[in-house]
Amino acid sequence: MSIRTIIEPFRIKSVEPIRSTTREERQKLIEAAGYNLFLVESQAILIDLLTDSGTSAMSTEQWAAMMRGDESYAGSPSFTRFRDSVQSIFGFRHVIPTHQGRAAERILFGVMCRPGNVVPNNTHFDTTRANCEFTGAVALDIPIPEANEPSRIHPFKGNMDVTKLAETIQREGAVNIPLVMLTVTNNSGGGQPVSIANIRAVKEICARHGIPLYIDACRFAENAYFIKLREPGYAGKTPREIAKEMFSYADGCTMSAKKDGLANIGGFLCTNDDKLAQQEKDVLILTEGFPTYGGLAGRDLEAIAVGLNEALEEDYLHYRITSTAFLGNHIASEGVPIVQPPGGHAIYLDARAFLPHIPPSQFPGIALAIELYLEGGIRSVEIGTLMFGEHAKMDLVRLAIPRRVYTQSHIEYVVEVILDVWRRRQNIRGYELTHEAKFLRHFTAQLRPIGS
Ligand code: P70
Repeated sequence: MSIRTIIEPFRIKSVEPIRSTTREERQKLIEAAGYNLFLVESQAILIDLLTDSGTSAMSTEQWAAMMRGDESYAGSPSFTRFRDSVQSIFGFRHVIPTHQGRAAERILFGVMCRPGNVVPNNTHFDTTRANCEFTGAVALDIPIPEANEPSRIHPFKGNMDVTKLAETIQREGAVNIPLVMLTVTNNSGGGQPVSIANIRAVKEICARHGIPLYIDACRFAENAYFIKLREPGYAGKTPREIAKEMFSYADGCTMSAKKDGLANIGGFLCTNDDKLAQQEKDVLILTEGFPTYGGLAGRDLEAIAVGLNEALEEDYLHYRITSTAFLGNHIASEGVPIVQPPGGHAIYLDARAFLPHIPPSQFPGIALAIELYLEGGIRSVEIGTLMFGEHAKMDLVRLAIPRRVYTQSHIEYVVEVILDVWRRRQNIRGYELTHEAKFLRHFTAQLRPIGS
């Protein structure tokens, strides 16, 4: 007999209590926060699915490594261990530590981009877009067309549209494209993976025109595991072998170690280009720190060195992807509209399809996120009209799963809460703004329910 139950591949050594509140308490708290979940204190949240970034539980090996952290300003052995760990997976010549992903982006774009340049990506993440545009360059999103249809199933919905890439190079001229980026997995597009075939095709086009290819590597291990599960010829390879192949086609990468680095802070920038690396290190010294710590403590470098390897362990990835898919498939089988297929780090609810009676101008994503909080103390994040304004193509609610933090019963609880809200969706009302900032308004916006 074979046992089919998939269990968390860890046991718990240190516990962190989470607090239940009553619906009345939550009603008061959300009202006091101006109906903005970013403004609710985390102690009043039962299950926090706001982000999978920096929220992982560290392992005993990571904590042990942290005690070995050497805090020397220059030449710390913690840096050597960090660099060796990164190089053994990513394979790039230069490894530059940064305090998180966006610092790596700022340095990369700052050194490579000029006003008027164009940077194609499958989909730029917000900070990537902002750092690219800050240099005066244009951040161009060219995912495959399937990426914009939430219910459409495709094994590699994170792929870049290579025809559009070729057209863009033709139109703009290769000299105006300082780099091409691929985000793995594609966060803004639903946590969807990019295939090896696509990475190779993008690289071929880039190489033909002498354009370097960089990978936004935040969720590289989850992407590697999707390749193992879905791409012909990869079932027998380890996630580490697949990750190595993914990066072998790239000239460098940016990384937020707060995701698949299983660390609470940190990031890095890699490149094979000696001249660029020198320029990047010069900027690093100016704004982040000396190149052997880059704004991180020695103990942070140690935690990342270990975390990157743990993120590639197969039983961990199996549990991770299965647990996220369990949440998505369970609610979808009851009719709840989600971005299909389930992503690696998160499930995205399609709020326009969930609440068709609430027009985008009345923030259906916000209405749904608030309802999940009121019903079960769950915090999610709206990715839609409040975040992107009228240009939002979709109104989504993202339920991002922190790594190794919640158990199967927590996930079952989330399923139950979503289904409860789904059953009484007709009674949910829209929202209107009472205060908004000029940019990045979702962080500080104040709202109220329409008709209150
Ligand atoms: C998330 C966080 C960060 C990120 C990313 C990709 C593909 C770069 C970065 C920047 C941000 C977030 C969003 C909503 C609420 C809280 C936090 N993504 N590239 O959750 O990395 O944060 O280290 O500077 O996803 O998706 P960093």
